[in-house]
Amino acid sequence: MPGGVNSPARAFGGVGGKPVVIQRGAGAWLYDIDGNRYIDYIGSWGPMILGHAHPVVTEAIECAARLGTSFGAPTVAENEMAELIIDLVPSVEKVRLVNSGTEATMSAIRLARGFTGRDRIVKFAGNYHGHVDSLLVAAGSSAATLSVPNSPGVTAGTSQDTLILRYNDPDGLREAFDQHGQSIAAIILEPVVGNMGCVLPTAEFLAAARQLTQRHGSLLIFDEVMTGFRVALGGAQSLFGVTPDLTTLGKIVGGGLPIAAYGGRADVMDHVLPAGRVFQAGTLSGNPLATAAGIATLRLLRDDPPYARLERLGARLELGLHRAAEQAGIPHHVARTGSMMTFFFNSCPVTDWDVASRSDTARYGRYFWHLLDQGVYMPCSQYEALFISAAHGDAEIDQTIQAAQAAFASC
Ligand code: KE4
Repeated sequence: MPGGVNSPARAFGGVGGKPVVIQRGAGAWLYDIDGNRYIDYIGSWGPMILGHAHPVVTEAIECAARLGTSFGAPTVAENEMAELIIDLVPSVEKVRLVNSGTEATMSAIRLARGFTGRDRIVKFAGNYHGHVDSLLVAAGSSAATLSVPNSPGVTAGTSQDTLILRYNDPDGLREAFDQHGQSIAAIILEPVVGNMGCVLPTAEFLAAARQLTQRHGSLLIFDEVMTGFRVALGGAQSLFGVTPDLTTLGKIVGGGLPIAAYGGRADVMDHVLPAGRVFQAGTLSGNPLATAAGIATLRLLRDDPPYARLERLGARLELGLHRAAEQAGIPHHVARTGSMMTFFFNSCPVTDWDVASRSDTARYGRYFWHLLDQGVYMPCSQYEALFISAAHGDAEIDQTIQAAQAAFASC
């Protein structure tokens, strides 16, 4: 396998050394093949909000598997999944299930272009939306870590219609619409960024994105693959009270199995084949095992929401890391929304990619390894968010803060 991994984010490219090989997960913990265990703050890059091997989710998958793994025909579970998403995500009136966040954003972009008849897409530096050719420019996540913002193989033709702007820059957005408004099909953005590290939006930026798209007949796409069901049950759109036209979902929606979705206004979604003419298809879309895991996960989050607990644990960890870094005299900035957070080795508040990219990534690498050696598995890149699960408790947070105190003393 190229680089020994099936996704570059796992390759430790941003921190050096070789990745640990995981054997299993249980609750807040991961166990590697050498018998070491770690408090897990990656959570599979977001999906594992309930913790690893949750018994209800595991049981749902086992039951589904006994009935067959894929039919290529409609099932009741797909309808149950669609209804749950429509009930929980304020802006979603109709939804299409796909297999990955990339497929969701790729499809949403195609739909926006098909619906508006326009070509241009606006994205923001440091925002990552999966390996969609037209969006893989000035991307975040592993593209930022491995500094391959313009990946080889992405043709000029594919990226020529993509405008890249600065996140949290409403004036820049206004200028772009003044210049190109009539040719912009959509804006796509992470409503809380996770892929340049965690960066929060300003209310003014989100308001400008919503107003300008409305005024110019463009669509607003919230990429909530990471924030959906993470920062709140209804995602960032419910937290900020901004209603996008389309929303992409992934990660948590599948409870760790490969399922994602795009959805939104019915009048837009009705353009998707076979209701409309915008083509999108997938052999395993709405797969019985994935929908079983997703339904079990969303029902648990709906019926016993962990968000107050995640907020308390997140605040404790944020304060603990901040105090430990202060004590060690380390310039830093901590950004957090609920259980999604990043500790930046950066003396400035991180509001966009220009600032984020000046973080001390070498120091982050030393911090990462000091923590890993003490049994704490942080994201293996400065440009990723950490995630706390409902299976984490005060004991894990305390152990993490103690490990960070030791790490700051020597990194
Ligand atoms: P996937 O195709 O990896 O399922 O989703 C792509 C995607 C889309 N949108 C957002 C906001 C995302 O964060 C992602 C994927 N996130 C990365 C981690 N930052 C996935 C990890 C990886 O690539 O291995």
